Amino acid sequence: MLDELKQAVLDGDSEKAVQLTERALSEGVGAEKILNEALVAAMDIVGKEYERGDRYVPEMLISAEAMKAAMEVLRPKLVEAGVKARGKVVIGTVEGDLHDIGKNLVAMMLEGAGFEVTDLGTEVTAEKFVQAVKEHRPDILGMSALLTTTMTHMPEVIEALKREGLRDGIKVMVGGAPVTQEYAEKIGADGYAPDAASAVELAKQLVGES
Ligand code: B1M
Repeated sequence: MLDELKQAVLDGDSEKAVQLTERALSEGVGAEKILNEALVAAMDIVGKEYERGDRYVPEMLISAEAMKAAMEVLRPKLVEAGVKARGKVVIGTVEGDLHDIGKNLVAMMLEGAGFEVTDLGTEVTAEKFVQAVKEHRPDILGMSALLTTTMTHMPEVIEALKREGLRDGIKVMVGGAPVTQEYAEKIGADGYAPDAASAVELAKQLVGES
């Protein structure tokens, strides 16, 4: 059944993914087993296929949607079972920028990889990022920007974290079409990822997992 569920996520079949998750739970399969052996395993394959160029963004999105739908069924059981997330991530698109397709994909893939993700949405000001870091105490703060005119808000957020004494306790990762590794280094971020699959690998590295 877990193989079938994995396949449903790979196929992007949300309805089937939800049904199979419910059935697995009702037949006594543990939530953590379902998460790791079906959902995370599927998203791992999705990420690798994308990196190899065997999968395109829309196909990655529908798999991520199926994973998300199954996660809605699983989440309460995981909380009940006290399953620890791989790490906490707060993510958002920076001030003045309302592009969110890539950011949503990154958030979904991170969730698929077992991270607990708080998505602040779009047009997130430095003040809101700081507030969310205080509230959620994440391991990683992720910022996305799609415009050359808005990526300049990224260093402002890093400066605001420093001012509030929060910078040392957190890793900052950045991404989005105009952002580069060079820019990430220039503004003092801890990491840059060019796409959602690499964002997952980067996040694992930042929490010391690979
Ligand atoms: Co906009 N737009 N747009 N737009 N738009 C671009 C970005 C642009 C390149 C188009 C162009 O001119 N060729 C251009 C930017 C030019 C520049 O600054 N260099 C542009 C412009 C100019 C604008 C407006 C200013 C247009 C106008 O009104 N005159 C305006 C700005 C609005 C605003 O934000 N204030 C605007 C508006 C819009 C729409 C609302 C119509 C819509 C957004 C809808 C939405 O997101 N809900 C839109 C869209 C769709 C695009 C394009 C066509 C597609 C973006 C996209 O979703 N890509 C885009 C052109 C293009 O990229 N071909 C364009 C798919 C997505 C999966 O990829 O977002 O790159 P991407 O995310 C990737 C990686 O970047 C990475 O992983 C993702 C998944 O693999 N990544 C991260 C992203 N965030 C990450 C964070 C990480 C790590 C990795 O860590 C935290």
